[in-house]
Amino acid sequence: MKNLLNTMVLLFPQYQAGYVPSHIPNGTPDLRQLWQKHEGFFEVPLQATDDSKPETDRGIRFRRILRAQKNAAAALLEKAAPEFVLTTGGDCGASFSSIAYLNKKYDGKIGVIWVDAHADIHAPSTSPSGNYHGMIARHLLGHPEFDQQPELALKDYQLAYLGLRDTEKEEDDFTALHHIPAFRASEIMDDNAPMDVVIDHFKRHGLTHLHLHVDCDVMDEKVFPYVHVPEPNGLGLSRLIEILQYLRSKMPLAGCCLTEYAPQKAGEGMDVMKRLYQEGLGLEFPDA
Ligand SMILES: [Mn+2]
Repeated sequence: MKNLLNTMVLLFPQYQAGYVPSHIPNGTPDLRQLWQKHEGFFEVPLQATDDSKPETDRGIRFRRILRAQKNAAAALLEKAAPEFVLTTGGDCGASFSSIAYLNKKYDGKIGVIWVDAHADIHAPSTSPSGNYHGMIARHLLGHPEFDQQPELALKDYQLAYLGLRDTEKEEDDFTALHHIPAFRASEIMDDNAPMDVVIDHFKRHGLTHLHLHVDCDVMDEKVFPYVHVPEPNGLGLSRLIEILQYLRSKMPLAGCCLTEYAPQKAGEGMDVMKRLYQEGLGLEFPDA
């Protein structure tokens, strides 16, 4: 990363927005070790939780705790005021504060690409699980069922999907109604045309920078089983790297996240994670 002073690496090992008990904490020490020497490294502290009794409030499990963690992340972002943010180490819900921050910083000119097997666009009232990691895209768009709203909500035209495999009807209906470009994994296996469609769509709406949200489960379950919601028929590692490189070549990045790394044993899958950070997202490790 070229401009260290303006670059933030936000380790946010939140797991309470997904399944508990979670394997995400098994990956946290390795990710911390990998990034902690970066000049702009920050870690969001987690709230203490009783994972055997996840409290659900108005359709969101751990609503109160997640709110506190989001506020802690937002405070770190506001204080450091970075121009580029890598958010990593947690569930998909961990990137809310970073994307909301960057959207304000870039004046509503970022295009957010959700590279994920799932659409994460449920409202609390339609979510079958109550897991916030399946709602974060809807929250970023602004929705009254969430407590806090982003200071500047994403517009429909700022969101696009690549790699979807497992979505629910309410999610498909929402993305269709709001004209959000959504491509299944099968459509991007060996064709770059969908990426061009997304980039052209963003450019037509005056967007200047990308935020790449990468959920590890966009990869096939055989390639990368170290996630909580593995899905078949996903991308291979080299194709995912190619896609991320292609997107970066078309528009500069304001930020990115790599989420849902949940190994059963520490160290599993770290070789793949490193390739995704370096080759896929173009990031340099400290001390490299
Ligand atoms: Mn996912």
